[in-house]
Amino acid sequence: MADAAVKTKPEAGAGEAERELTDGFHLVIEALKLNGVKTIYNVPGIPITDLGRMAQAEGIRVISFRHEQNAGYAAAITGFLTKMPGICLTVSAPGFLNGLTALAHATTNCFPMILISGSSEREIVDLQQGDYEEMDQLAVAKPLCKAAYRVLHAADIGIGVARAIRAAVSGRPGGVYLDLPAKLFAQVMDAEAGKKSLVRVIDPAPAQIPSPEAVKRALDVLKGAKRPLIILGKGAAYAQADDAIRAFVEKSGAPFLPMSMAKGLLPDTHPQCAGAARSTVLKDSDVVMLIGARLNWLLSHGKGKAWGEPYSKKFIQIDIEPKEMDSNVEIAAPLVGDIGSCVTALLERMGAQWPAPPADWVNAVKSKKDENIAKMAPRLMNNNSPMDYHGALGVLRTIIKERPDAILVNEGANALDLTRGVIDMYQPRKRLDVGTWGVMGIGMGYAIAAAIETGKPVLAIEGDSAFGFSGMEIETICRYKLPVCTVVFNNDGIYRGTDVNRGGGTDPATTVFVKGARYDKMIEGFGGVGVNATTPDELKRAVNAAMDSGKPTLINAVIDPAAGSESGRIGNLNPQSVLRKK
Ligand code: OXT
Ligand code: ADP
Ligand code: MG
Repeated sequence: MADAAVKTKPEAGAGEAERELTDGFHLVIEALKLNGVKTIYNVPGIPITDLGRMAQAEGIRVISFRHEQNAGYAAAITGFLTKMPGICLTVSAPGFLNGLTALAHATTNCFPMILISGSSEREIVDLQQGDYEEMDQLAVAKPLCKAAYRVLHAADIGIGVARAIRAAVSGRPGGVYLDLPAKLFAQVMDAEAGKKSLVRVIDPAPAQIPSPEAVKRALDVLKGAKRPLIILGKGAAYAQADDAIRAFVEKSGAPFLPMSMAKGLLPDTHPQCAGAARSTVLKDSDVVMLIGARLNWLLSHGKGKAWGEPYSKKFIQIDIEPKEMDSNVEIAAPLVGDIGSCVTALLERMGAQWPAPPADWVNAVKSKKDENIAKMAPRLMNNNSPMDYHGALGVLRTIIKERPDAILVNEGANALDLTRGVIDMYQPRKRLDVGTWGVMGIGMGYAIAAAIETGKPVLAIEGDSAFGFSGMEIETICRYKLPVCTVVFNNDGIYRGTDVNRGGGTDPATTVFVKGARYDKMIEGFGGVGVNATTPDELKRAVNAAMDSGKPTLINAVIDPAAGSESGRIGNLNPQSVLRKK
């Protein structure tokens, strides 16, 4: 606090002139620093321009984006990567709304994040008298995040920031909104009193220990399994209990299925990994243990054909959120607690010997997996031009194998689903993608935060549509000289580039883009490296060069416009009109 105490002396009375003062700007910055915040992702403007400048002057890294949504996604993924809330700072009304999508996304994905937004004057907003960027932001944010707070007095800034941090990271993590009206920043108070008002959050995410009965129940159910399956979700990756999870999975001997962002928690090449036998293990397992994964749409809600109904299954679920239990099907053994504590408790109780799952189950999974891997292998080796997804991904798969600590960011439809299947991951929290909402637009925000928070090189594999949602941040990547290599899978459109206007008019079809677009030219305008790659060989050379040099690079990977399928692997979710004629 001493560093940032404002030396300004008020003009007023003689006694006053001796006092050292601080103000809202400094208190916000010091409250964040006191709690370990090192980076703020923002778009400057009234009333927070000076907050960003002063935070930078006080040693916080302040990354300025071109659009708040991307700054928000950067903050959201920072939460996932670090277990500390990522901070996004926006201007009032429109800037706030731009950041709000990312806050809702963080909440949906259980990532800790704080959206701090400047806001207009309460007195004018509440009487709806038309203030500059007028909006009742607190009311708008409330239904879309885990908690929302407003601070009106400088003396409450410390408490406000502390509450936001604790709300974001404790229990099930999520997004928190912190509303700071413009007037607050210039409020002054005695520096000593200001210093005392700050709060260092002690033990922000306390361990949640499962009950011994629940641990025993879970192990009893698991022991009774003839065909056990463990599903690892992004909650397990978030928990940073990597060694305990690996020890537990290996001791159980059960096949494990990683959800998309849990890939690499144990390597995809691990003998127990059943990622390449997904349908088989979902359908034929008899006991399923969920570790930090919800039975939502991505797991067909735990029922139906994909799960082999009418055969019954028993579920064990580890989750920090008690309300998650029985959300879709009955959970035979709920284990409520944090994943580190739960898995450690399970390991302790399993004893030295744990019976291996029946060999016929392990062998059945292995043969399905071998069959699928063998089927895919030749497709990955083609050198077609224009490329298809498999030819392009074949070389990128090798690049990640050779650089297992690189971060892979991925979005699109075909560009997402095929990358997920083809590219093996080897380390935890290296695969970052569209998450629970399947949202397009996370790409460049995630890539920027991944580079900044981890210091590792980033490979972003982007559908051409997906890239468009955050493409302007290529300038941000160049400005901060980040080691991000973006590969745009350019198939001229959403899913495919071959669709036609079914009304026969001159407008293009709704899902296609400019044919033969050159996304690589965009980055050249900002001083980065642009490459047009038309074959897997060219793609391989360009990506390797980018990963070696660490220079911001954008590769336009020319993909056959007819190679993709509608909505990638989730075409079944498209409603069909029985009346459609064309
Ligand atoms: O077991 P079986 O035999 O079934 O086989 C499975 C695995 O066992 C096997 N497998 C393997 N085989 C061999 N080797 C290996 N290593 C291996 N690994 C796996 O492969 C199969 C499939 O395995 P998978 O993938 O694990 O399983 P499956 O069945 O696919 O899993 C089901 C799901 C649901 C878990 C999975 O599919 C999944 O996670 N899906 C996520 C899908 C998703 O979120 N999609 C994004 C949204 S789509 C759509 O909404 C889009 N929009 C609209 C829009 C959005 N989203 N957001 C906003 C803000 N606005 C609009 C848009 C605009 S996508 C989109 C743009 C698309 O165009 P682009 O140009 O960007 O992209 P392109 O399509 O490339 O053109
Ligand atoms: P996926 O999409 O990978 O299946 P989900 O986002 O659906 O994963 O599920 C993640 C789950 O993990 C959420 O239900 C969340 O409550 C839980 N979770 C997050 N962090 C922890 C933790 N530290 N301990 C226990 N559960 C956690
Ligand atoms: Mg496309």
